[in-house]
Amino acid sequence: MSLPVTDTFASDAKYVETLIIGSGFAGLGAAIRLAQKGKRDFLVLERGSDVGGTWRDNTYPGAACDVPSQLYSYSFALNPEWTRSFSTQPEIQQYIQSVSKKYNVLDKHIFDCAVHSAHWNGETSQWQVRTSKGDFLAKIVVTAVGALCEPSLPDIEGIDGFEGEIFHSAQWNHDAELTGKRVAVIGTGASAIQIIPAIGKKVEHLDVYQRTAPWILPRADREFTKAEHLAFKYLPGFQRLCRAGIYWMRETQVVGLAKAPIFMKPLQFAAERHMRRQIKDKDLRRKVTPNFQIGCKRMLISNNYYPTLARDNVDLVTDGIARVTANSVITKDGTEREVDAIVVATGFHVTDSPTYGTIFGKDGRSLAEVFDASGQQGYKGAAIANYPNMFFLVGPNTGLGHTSMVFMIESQINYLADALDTIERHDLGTVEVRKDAQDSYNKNLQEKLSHSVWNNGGCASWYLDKHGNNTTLWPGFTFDFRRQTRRFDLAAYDSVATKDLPEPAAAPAVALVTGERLDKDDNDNDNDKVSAQ
Ligand code: N01
Repeated sequence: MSLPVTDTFASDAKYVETLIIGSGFAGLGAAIRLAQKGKRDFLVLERGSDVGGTWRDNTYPGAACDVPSQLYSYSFALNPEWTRSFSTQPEIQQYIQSVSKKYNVLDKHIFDCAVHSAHWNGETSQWQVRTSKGDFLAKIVVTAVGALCEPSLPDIEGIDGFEGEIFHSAQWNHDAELTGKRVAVIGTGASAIQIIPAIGKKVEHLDVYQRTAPWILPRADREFTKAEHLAFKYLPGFQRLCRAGIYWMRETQVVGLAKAPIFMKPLQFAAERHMRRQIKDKDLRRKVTPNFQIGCKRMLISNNYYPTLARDNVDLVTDGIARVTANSVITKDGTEREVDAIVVATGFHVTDSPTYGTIFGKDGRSLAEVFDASGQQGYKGAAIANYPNMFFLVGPNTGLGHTSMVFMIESQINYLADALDTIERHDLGTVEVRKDAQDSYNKNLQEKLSHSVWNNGGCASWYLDKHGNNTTLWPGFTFDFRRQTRRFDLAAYDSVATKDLPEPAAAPAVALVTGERLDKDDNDNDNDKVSAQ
């Protein structure tokens, strides 16, 4: 079944061969690879006004990466300038911006361009993409919107009527002054445990609302020395060696996380010792002791979270929130705590992202409907049956609990690049992953995950979807994923040669944007100039 195409859409849509949605690490990396391969006919649509994705958006105090800097960067753009072993958000954002300039891809971006919907048109074998900056037609769409882009707000009675400052961690209101104020933080996940120490000293009082205590390990964070900086810059191979060391050390965690959770014990001991050392008060220690096996939820790292909880002006509240009033939070035991501001650090819509409701495949169903019926399943995290000519970066089961997502993203970009080459080499009009290939891939994946700590560690987490399947994480070594995605495996796909595509009933009027405006910029190195259309 193909979808009806509105006249307006057909008449003023602009055609581009490859449309990338999102310009975080994934979308930007894909754009750079396409440019390096000499492809010119592509555009990146980005709803924000800059590159960076989650690193552009998460500007909360204390925001930093919990993967070492040397590994948290593109392999083709190592950064000898990292100032410390775990980079802060401003430094990472600056890195991403500098890479986008260095690799000359900003002229392929359309910023402040929110994608409203993408429909597959079976008649024209094209994607119809409706955006805040007009309509586009594309042969291929690459969605690189990321898993952590849609803030999840808690469904708490009365929260909409709160009259003080209230904002999500990913939408920090820098105009809201928290100094000397009574503040509540809801949540104790990766974002919250960075925010709490960053604001704990300056607020008058802080209530931390914890639903589930997380496991926290020490953070081996320090500034790099001058000698290290010189070595990163001038000693050939030194930075790569450091990166490789970090990579392999982190891969050892896969054994405990994905294969035999018993091997997580040493890490759990380390986390328990960290807790004992930093929290002397037995009652507080009892409250922060997790009731599940380490690794089941994301392992957090912090040296200043526990000491902040132990401060006199900070209370850890574990009674559960009953409701919020205009100026207070009331817990289930009836206690009312007045606050001036609430920071909502309750994570993101991962397995139920609203973006899924905007992508409509060959049978007219949205991704949300497909996922709702059968869970979030894909093939190598890169393709989904019923969605021809659509590739996903950071798609189903590509997340990690132990190392750098940038490594996975680069693996997916390898696969994408080879797919585009294959399509070009064989002059294919459409490629669509076969449902049977996808099903057997997922069967294998779920079998592997059934041994993991994520499935058996006794916790509820956003790694699992509503069907109880782990549809977010990769269940093995990341080098295995790299191997599996090295080449595009056309045999797993149904494909139709361009010459065999059905003739569209009425060819839509199409304006070729990339041929005109973007080629004009070919010799223009002023990358700060962002061409729109
Ligand atoms: O979100 P989360 P996050 N009432 O989902 C609680 C990445 N990240 O923004 O555990 C009360 O982890 C929820 O409680 P529970 C990283 O991948 C990376 O912190 O569900 N509480 C939990 O405590 C991470 O995994 C870095 O019981 C409610 C918290 O809110 C991902 O982002 C840094 C609630 C949500 O934790 C998300 O992290 C920061 C409710 N109704 C983040 N609903 C790096 O360093 C939820 N909670 C790379």
